[in-house]
Amino acid sequence: MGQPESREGAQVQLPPGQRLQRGWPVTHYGPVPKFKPDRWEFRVFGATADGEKHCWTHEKFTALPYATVVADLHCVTKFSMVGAEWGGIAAATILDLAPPADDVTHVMVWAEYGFSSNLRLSDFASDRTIFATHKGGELLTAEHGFPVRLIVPHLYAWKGPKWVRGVEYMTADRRGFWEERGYHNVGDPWSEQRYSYQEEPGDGPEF
Ligand SMILES: Nc1nc2c(c(=O)[nH]1)N[C@H]1C(S)=C(S)[C@@H](COP(=O)(O)O)O[C@H]1N2
Ligand SMILES: [Mo]
Repeated sequence: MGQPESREGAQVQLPPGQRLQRGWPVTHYGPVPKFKPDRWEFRVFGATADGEKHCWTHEKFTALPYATVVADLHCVTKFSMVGAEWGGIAAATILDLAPPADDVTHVMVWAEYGFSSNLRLSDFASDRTIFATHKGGELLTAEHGFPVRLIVPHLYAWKGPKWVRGVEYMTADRRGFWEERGYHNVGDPWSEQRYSYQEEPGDGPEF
């Protein structure tokens, strides 16, 4: 009793207020974009170290070194999916190939239809943050973010946009899509940073 168990029977530690979800629901705002390989590019822009924009075609992006991370997904609506193996390109790889300028403090991760989420550079630079192309060794499905979604294991799942198209390096913080709509600017599930009214001074920019 007490902690829920994963399918393998191992004890699973969930953040406070979360419950285990069997299966994998689809949760997002708006329609599922259609992938157009010839028009798709992954852009790193804003305050880059060299002042240039860095772009990858789908072919070039998916040819970058492949990494895997086992991580849970915590939706702020209180369900968690545990033990997924995500495969793709580590955020650290992108930071190496397209370094930010010295004064970058935050990033905005941009997705199709203008969806966005802001992260502290330190959260983005975590060695477990990954631009996932695969889950459990299989390509992501369209509903779950194909061709690329971000996974930030230590934050609520809205901090990981599906259908990612790029990263903007920022020298000051700015709120993303859900962060402008009442969700916490940082989003740590272990301290239940769900809503913006819970923010302490320093957690986020003024509205
Ligand atoms: N582009 C985009 N990505 C998004 C969202 C969204 O609304 N748009 N919602 C987030 C939320 S709230 C959650 S819980 C996860 C859900 O991922 P899933 O549908 O693969 O379970 O996607 C996140 N990524
Ligand atoms: Mo969510």
